This record gives sequence, C-alpha cells and structure tokens, in this order.
Amino acid sequence: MHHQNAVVIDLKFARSGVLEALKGAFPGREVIDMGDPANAGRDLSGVPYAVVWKPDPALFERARDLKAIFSGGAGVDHILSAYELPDLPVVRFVDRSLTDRMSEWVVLQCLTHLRAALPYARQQRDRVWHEISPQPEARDVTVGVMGLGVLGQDAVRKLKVMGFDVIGWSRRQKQIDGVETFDAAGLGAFLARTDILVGLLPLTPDTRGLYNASLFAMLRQGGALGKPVFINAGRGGSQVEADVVTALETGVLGAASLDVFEKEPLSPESPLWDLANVVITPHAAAASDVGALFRHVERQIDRFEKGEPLEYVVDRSSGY
Ligand code: NDP
Ligand code: OXD
Repeated sequence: MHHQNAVVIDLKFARSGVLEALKGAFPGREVIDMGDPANAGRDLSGVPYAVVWKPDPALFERARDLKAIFSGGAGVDHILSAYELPDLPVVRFVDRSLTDRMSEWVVLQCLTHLRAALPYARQQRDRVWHEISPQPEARDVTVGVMGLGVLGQDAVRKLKVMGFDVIGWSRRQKQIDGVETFDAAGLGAFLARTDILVGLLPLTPDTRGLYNASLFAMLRQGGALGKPVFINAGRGGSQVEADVVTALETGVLGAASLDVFEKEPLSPESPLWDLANVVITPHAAAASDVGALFRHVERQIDRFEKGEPLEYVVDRSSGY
C-alpha cells in the first residue's frame, strides 16, 4: 500500500493562502496538494486523510482508502450533497477565528440596519445633511437567531453585549442564559417575536428553501424598525431568492443582508443588486484561516492515530 500517512489537500480557496499555510504543515507526512497541476494524475491509493473544500468529485473515487475527511469550512453540504460518500467520518472545521469573524459580520449587519447605515450612505453620496430620527435603541429590537450551534451561540452572546433583545431557534431547544429559546415546533412563536431574523443554519434537506414567502409573512410587522429585516450567512440554498426579492419589493421585509446565495457567485442579473436596503457580501462573512485549519486537522489526526475519538464529526443522518 502506498502513501500510508499521507494527507491529500483539495481546497478551492485562494491559492496563495493555501501555499503559505502548507509551509511546515503536517510535519512527517506526505502532503499531496491537488492544487498543484503536477499532482493531477497521482495515484491516491492508500491515502488515509483528505482536507477538502468543494473537492473534485473524482477525488473520492481515486482516494479509495480514506479513513477520515476534513471539511475546509464549518459547513459540510459541499461534501455531503455532491458525492456518494463511503461511510467514514466527516469532520467539520470549528475554530475561534472563524467564529469571531462570523459574529463580527452578524453584529455589523444588525447595527447597520438598526442605525440606518444604508440610508445615511445614500444621503452622504447625495450630500444631504438630514438626521433620520427617531431611531430605536438595540434594546427595542428583537433579533431572532435561527441555528444555535457554534456560530449561532457566539453571535447571540455578542448581540446581547450590544444590547439587543435576542431570542433563538434550533432543532433541539437550547438553554442559554438570558435568551428565550425555541425548538423546531416553536417556529411560529419565534418568528412572531422577531424584528431581525439572522440565519446561521446548515444546508440540509430540512433547511433547504426554509426562508421563503410564508416564513417572511410570519415575522413581526410594526416592531421598532417598522418592517422586519432578513440576514443570512448560513447557506443560500436555505433561501428562496425570488421570495426574498418579492418580500423586499412589497414591504413584507424592510431590508436584508445576504452573504450566501442559491447560486454563487450571485449573477450580475440578480435583482438583489439593485434593491436599496440590501447588503450583499460575497460569501465572505467568515472565511477559514487555512493555517488554523491545518493545525485543527493535525490535532484531529493525532487523536485518531492515538485511538481517541475525533471531534466535530458530522451526523450523517441529520446532515450537519
Ligand atoms: P453547528 O452544527 O454548530 O450548528 C447548527 C445549528 O443549526 C444547530 O443549532 C442545529 O440545531 C441547527 N439546525 C440544524 N438543522 C436544523 C433544523 N432543521 N431546524 C432547526 N435547527 C436546525 O454549525 P455552525 O454554527 O458551526 O455553522 C452553521 C452554518 O454556518 C454552517 O453549516 C455553514 O453553512 C454556515 N457558515 C457560513 C459561513 C460564511 O462565511 N457565510 C462560514 C461558516 C459557516 P441543534 O442545536 O438542535 O442541533
Ligand atoms: C464555511 C463557509 O462553511 O465558509 O466555513 O461557508
């Protein structure tokens, strides 16, 4: 058998970041970087570990002896939805830096809509000196966070520090100090209280298309911001973009911040680009730090080889 302790890397990230992080990574192991054209035809038999982000589907046919797959990001839909995988552990990326970056983005978006940053930017462009008032305080606004996992719980804590009233929703109800939480069955009650909806859900068969017209219609109207706001940094497959556009155009939603889209990159033809109260970022809310990713994979391989359980293993039946 070849490549007995090798790691194959197939990361569709910025190439310079991968190359920099590879310097000195995985000491004592052979590293097969599929981003290097010289490795295109390499025999991958016997390779036990793969670190992937949007990998070439053929990788899993060629690397038939994998013992574990490590996702280059927190989400694993890019692996689970696209390939027929053998029954082996898939490990998510859980990382302080990624978590902090996501919470920064979420807090930024909530403050953007709370403090009328978009209308003020338009006024500045038009050289208009006009105070938009009255404006509510954070405490007057309820932020409803959908998904209370690693990212959702950190965002909840940081939104609370900013003074928002925060509530949360997840499949199984969570206990979080000072936060009212709802389980899957409590969706209606959760939405009826929510002024700013923050989506931090993984993409699974259950969450595909969840953010649609009927869900938007259940959000609180007439709260402190007037109309509800939709913020999504989970996955674009969870939103029905045509419904987002209609909801914004008809005033069911007052504003939106979107980092993820049904199809990425977002088409230049999308009507979302032209809507006044929409923030669009290019799936950049929380990019993986590749150096931290490799250190996390090294730690997990070390555990695995010592016979200790891997951490952050995806439950294949629920898809996250
Ligand atoms: P976790 O697995 O830690 O948390 C997922 C949360 O979603 C859990 O609270 C889970 O509920 C909840 N959930 C899943 N399915 C359902 C459902 N059907 N109904 C209700 N709740 C559900 O994931 P993370 O917090 O680490 O990451 C969340 C997602 O964020 C990733 O999967 C990825 O898609 C996205 N992401 C986006 C990034 C970006 O840059 N835009 C960067 C990183 C991640 P329960 O607690 O009951 O299990
Ligand atoms: C992730 C992402 O899942 O960046 O980590 O989307």
